[in-house]
Amino acid sequence: MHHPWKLTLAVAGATLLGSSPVYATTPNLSDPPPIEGEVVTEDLGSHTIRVGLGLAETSPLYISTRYFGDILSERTEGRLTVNVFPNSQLGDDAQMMEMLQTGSLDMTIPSTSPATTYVQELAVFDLPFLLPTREAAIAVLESDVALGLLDKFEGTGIKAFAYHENGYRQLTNSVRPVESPDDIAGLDVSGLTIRTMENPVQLSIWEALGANPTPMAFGEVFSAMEQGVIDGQENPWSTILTSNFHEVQDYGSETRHVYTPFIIMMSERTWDRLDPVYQELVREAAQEAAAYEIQLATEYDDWARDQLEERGMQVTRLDDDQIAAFQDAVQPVYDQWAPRIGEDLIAEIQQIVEDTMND
Ligand code: TK8
Repeated sequence: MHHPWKLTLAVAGATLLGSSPVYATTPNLSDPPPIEGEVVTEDLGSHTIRVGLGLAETSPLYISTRYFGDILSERTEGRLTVNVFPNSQLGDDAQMMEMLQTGSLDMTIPSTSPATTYVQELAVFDLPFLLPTREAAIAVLESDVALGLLDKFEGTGIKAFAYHENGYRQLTNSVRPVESPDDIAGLDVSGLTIRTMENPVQLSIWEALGANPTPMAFGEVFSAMEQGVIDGQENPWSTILTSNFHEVQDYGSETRHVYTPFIIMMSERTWDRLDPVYQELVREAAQEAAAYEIQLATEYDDWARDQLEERGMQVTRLDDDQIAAFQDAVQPVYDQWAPRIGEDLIAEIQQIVEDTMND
């Protein structure tokens, strides 16, 4: 089997050669699991599936999406092929979901936060400090409760298959080190202007922390920071690194304030054009890609933070007391949103977390 993305990574690495130090573009990543399962030899039609992504070619998401394509193509003797368009080049998460509805794009893998426009309950993932460990977070992603939320896309023109990891979100900014909510609010200096995802719970979080929150599509964040329109943003270390945010952000804080996943989804129009045998393959491949992506994202996380430090970002680690100060400050977010998201749903998720922690 060939791994086309390895070529991409090699080329990306080569462009870094020059007078500046040569940094690795990815950690040592696990090879994708071997492609297994029956190969469909019957000609059930040929389709090219276009997948739009917000993130860059070095991201875990891109690498796993190439694997998704390899699975489909190997198991259909090349009749299903997948073209991946990274870097928000086809649009941002909200736009790409609309394109799925109209059928002008086949697939995308957005964050849950902008997807709450379609399934409001997905906002449970926007609640800060809900998923305290990665183990608990992944147990939640694989749970019937969370998978049940994907069924709620029914009737929207979108089919949702599985969660991928985005990861724990961390704060970066270009103004000052942040150790506490007071450093965000500024007290006698101005509060930080922080880009948030386009989602009302995210907005509440950053209001509660004393920032001037500015919702914005992901694809605009780099240039907004470069131009000084915003002071900072928050994303997992892997995204911060693979999007080169360290070029315009001197300070990072390991806040781990929220864990919002991605959802792999397809236009219902595309789905309806596929033979049921191919539909089943798409479902299986989405599952396998999700598992591989979660593994890659895990391998990336601390490595990406250390790389950011090596490249000059000042990263502030926070101890339990410091994290508790952030947690206290965002309590109003629960008071405001829990009733609307659903107390029962939140309790079910918290139960899964507890079970995982007691194991
Ligand atoms: C990429 C986005 C991104 C998300 C954000 O399309 O918007 O900050 O974390 O990864 O989904």
